[in-house]
Amino acid sequence: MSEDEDQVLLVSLFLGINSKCANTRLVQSELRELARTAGARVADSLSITVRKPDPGTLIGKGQIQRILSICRSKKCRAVIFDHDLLPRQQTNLEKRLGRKVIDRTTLILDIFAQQARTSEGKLQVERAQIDYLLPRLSQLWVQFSRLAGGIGTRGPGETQIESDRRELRKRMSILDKRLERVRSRRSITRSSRRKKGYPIVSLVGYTNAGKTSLMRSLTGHGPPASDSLFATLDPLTRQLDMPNSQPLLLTDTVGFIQRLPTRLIASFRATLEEIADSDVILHVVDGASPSCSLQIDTVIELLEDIGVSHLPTITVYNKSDLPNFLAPPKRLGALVVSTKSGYGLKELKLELQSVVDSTGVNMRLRIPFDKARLLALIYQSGSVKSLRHCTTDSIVEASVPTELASRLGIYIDNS
Ligand SMILES: Nc1nc2c(ncn2[C@@H]2O[C@H](COP(=O)(O)OP(=O)(O)OP(=O)(O)O)[C@@H](O)[C@H]2O)c(=O)[nH]1
Ligand SMILES: [Mg+2]
Repeated sequence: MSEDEDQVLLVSLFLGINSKCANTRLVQSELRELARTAGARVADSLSITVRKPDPGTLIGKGQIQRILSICRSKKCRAVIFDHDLLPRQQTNLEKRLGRKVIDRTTLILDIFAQQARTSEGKLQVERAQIDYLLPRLSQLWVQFSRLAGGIGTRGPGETQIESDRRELRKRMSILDKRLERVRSRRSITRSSRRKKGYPIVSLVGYTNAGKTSLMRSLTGHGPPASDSLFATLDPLTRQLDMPNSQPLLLTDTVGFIQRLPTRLIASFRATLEEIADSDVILHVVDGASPSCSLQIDTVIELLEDIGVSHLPTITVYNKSDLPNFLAPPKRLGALVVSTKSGYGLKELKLELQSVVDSTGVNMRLRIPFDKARLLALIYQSGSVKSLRHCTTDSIVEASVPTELASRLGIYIDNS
């Protein structure tokens, strides 16, 4: 965000039925945190209940007036809405308020753009930004013509908008191609990791829960933790030796947030695929957050959305050193840790070992017919999910014990 826009007013919107169950304070504090991470200075915040959304502006005339008067008295240069706005709603609100209006997706995209470090991260963010921009193009042109001194109230001709649209679509298809290349490189890295036969454990959780801190505490590697949302965008994998010296691979991933823009989910598909490829999920929860249970629900929902809710999961309540930490209910069987003090980390490693041992490593193997005794071994000690015979070999999908997995690595099927 530029300097001119840094003094902002935050507006949390509660629509219809949602307004009854949403926790105003929690929603506001998360929005404040998002704005802070984006580099904005929050002058004030306000929550609004919308019973009957106005198609043109989403909120009513009286509410617009209220926002305007706060903006004037607090000298706000921009208004951030904790909701997605249609292009025309955004334009109309900007016109009425005489200020820049930022919606939830724009805000999160802005943070992602700031935090993207690797070329893959940058490609993913740019793709999501163009995807967001495309339907807004004609509205943007109308605004631009107005700002440029009323050159014409109709905005540029449809030809101009169409040609811009074409340019953006062209850029999008270049980005898609590049992302595809990154994706295939990533899948080669993944299968070469798989070849080692080590179990893969993915760290998932709400943003700021302490995933990166846990990765660092357990493995001694990884970037330093950061007190900002979405500090991690790109997955990072490190080796961790379990108490019985059996190595596993631990992958740190992008954090989740409630109402994650679907555009981002689509663009970050490759990153999320890393989670789908794991044997065990380690769900890190910020046990000291007042919105702890809401955050857990959000993560569980997203795990369901990306189709990994069947994977064995260990839930870890982090930040037990903080005074407002609330221990999880016993029935959840969750572990308690603190990456700050080191509390519970030994127990966590033991639990990881036991879950990984009982789960085994998921593998898709191509076993030559002359190695049929390996197939027998897999049947004996693993759990076979599918088996298909080809002309010279058998393709088997199975979960196999860790010690056998490392022997079978060379038979991984990449097709
Ligand atoms: N007090 C306390 N703070 C912690 C603990 N673990 C992590 N933190 C803090 O929580 C913040 C977030 O930590 P990260 O490890 O970056 O969290 P993350 O889940 O990787 O966050 P994203 O990558 O942004 O999704 C940082 O300020 C950490 O110092 C803990 O056990 N105790
Ligand atoms: Mg992180």
